[in-house]
Amino acid sequence: MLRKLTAAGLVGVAFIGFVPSAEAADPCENRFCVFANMEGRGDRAAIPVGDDEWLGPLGLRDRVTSASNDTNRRVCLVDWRTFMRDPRLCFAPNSYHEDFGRIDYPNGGSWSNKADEVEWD
Ligand SMILES: [Ca+2]
Ligand SMILES: [Ca+2]
Repeated sequence: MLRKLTAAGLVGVAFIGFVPSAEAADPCENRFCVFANMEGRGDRAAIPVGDDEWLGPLGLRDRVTSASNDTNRRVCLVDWRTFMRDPRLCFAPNSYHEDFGRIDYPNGGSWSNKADEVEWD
């Protein structure tokens, strides 16, 4: 739904209640934002386009529960697993998900509190 909105409309309308509206500037504008809690709440990291980041140094490894991709690039969250395929949760340009607890993880459970790294396509 977000991809049909202009950038201005997206901040003014679609993110009400998702990103704190009291902030003068939206730190997630033109960034991929990951959040510790549902609906864009809790600890946050705002990652610039093309910047692959480990979530550990950002204090968010195995903690991310929602995310918003306010960019024109596809971006993925990766859960690294030793000697197994690394599951990926990818976001289309200008998309978000408010609760990873509702996204099934391969072989059971959900994507909440799983991701270890951000990788841009
Ligand atoms: Ca979490
Ligand atoms: Ca993990």
